[in-house]
Amino acid sequence: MLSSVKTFVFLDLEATGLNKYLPKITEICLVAAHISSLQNPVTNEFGEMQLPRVLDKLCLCVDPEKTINRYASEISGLNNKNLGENEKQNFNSGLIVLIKEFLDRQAKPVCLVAHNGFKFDFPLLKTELKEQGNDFSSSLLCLDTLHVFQELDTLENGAPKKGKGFYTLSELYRRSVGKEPIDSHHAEGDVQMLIMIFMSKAKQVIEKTSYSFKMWSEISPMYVTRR
Ligand code: DCM
Ligand code: MG
Repeated sequence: MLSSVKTFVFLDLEATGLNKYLPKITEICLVAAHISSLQNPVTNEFGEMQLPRVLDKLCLCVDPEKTINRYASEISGLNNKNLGENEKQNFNSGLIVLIKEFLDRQAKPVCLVAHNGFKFDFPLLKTELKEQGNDFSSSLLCLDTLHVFQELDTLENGAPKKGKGFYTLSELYRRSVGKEPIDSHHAEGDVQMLIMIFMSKAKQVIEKTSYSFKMWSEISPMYVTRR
């Protein structure tokens, strides 16, 4: 199934807090890359893998209409004050149109990719869509790179690696790119790291991982407050 995907859309959300606080989105970043670019990474004069030149990007800050937890503000740099001062809009139907049109421009089939996406980004996005009485096409696929890298280690070594933090986005980035993370917890920075990590194992991810993707229709909302 994954082998037929033509566009991978890398997704990261910043939010007011973790799942148990019924979070709202404060920032969304979607970056679309065609499979041809992901499978044939360009390198610079030092032989270092580069982000694809041809990318479509949609990054927006969002007024969550909810108090942003202190820790979430600290790591993301987004707080109720700066989002308010900058007169950011809430997660409204206009934003949903933008996202849907963005996805619709991409060569299909399209697969969303997020790190820890099954637990956090996809259910939270589903909640925000459902709050507006909306949803994405059921033909959309989604892939969680946390599961992907655990699945690849299981295939290679019989089990995923243990140890706290082994599969965090930053750690995977350090290991696969050999550099310190840049702009962690900024939605675009996290997406850029995610693309680099994905490209470093693109062939294995597409050919070998079979359990790490779902249909968008299989994703349940993180929580439901109305409708
Ligand atoms: N988050 C949090 N506490 C953490 C980790 C994350 O409240 N320990 C929230 C705030 C972030 C959002 O989750 O904006 C997304 O996390 P990340 O930046 O890792 O994508
Ligand atoms: Mg992030």
